[in-house]
Amino acid sequence: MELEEKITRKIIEYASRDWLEYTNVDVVVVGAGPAGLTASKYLSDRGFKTLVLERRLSFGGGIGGGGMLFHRLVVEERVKPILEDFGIRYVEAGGDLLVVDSAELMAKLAAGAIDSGARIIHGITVDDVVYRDNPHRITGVAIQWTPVIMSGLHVDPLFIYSRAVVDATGHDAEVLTVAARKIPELGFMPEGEKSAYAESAEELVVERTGKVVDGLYVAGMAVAALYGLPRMGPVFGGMLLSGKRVADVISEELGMND
Ligand code: 48H
Repeated sequence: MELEEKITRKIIEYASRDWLEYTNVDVVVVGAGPAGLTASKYLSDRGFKTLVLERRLSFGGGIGGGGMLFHRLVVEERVKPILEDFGIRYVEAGGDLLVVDSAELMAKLAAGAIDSGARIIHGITVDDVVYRDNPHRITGVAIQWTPVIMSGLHVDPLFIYSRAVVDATGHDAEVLTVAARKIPELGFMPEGEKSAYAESAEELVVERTGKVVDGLYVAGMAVAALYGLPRMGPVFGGMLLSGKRVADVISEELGMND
């Protein structure tokens, strides 16, 4: 067999094996931004089979843009334990604030999630949910290759079953938005985030993180979009704490506490 054919066969064989292993998981995390990656590490640490689906071919969501493209981000002092769990270096900058490097934050959040056992697959867009009624619950997601969506081709999706879906898609809360629009019986509708009020936003985004309906959870900026909370700009402590909190909530609900 020529090398070209061997390369092709190995890639298809091993990627297909992964997909077959991940058609039914404990948790699907939608979005590999700061909230999704943090959640994935802590879920995996507790033994949940965790699949992260990311639309882009990169990690980190909004981290890479730093603050208006300045490659540094700010987090609050209370987030230190999370930074330390991931081995992310920080500078004590005074005023209870730590400054981190955006490239390091992206890389190490992703490495931490992967090293804990989360499977991250890029280039996949979640464009719908799977649901059941009596009682209403979300039981998985519909997935599509991102380039198919970008091209506008009509291609039907495939499905992943899960005990929990986490919407960590950021400002647009895409999973919640499609679920609310298509299944009004679920009884919620994202309100859209409000203008900047950083201190309040940082508290509220963590406080409101958690379950939306059975099987569907929310973390990160999607929490602000769901509940009409203010934005906070490039302070990322709330995103990391929200990711950790959703992992705690899911562990309590689905019964794997450490
Ligand atoms: C697959 C998807 C889909 C989809 C989106 O935007 P993110 O970084 O989200 P968070 O909540 O982890 O962090 C928010 C933070 O980056 C931010 O924007 C802040 C703090 N803003 C404050 C302010 O005032 O502006 O990451 C979401 C990820 C991205 O990588 C998307 O590509 C991905 O989710 N994604 N992946 N299917 N339908 N939608």
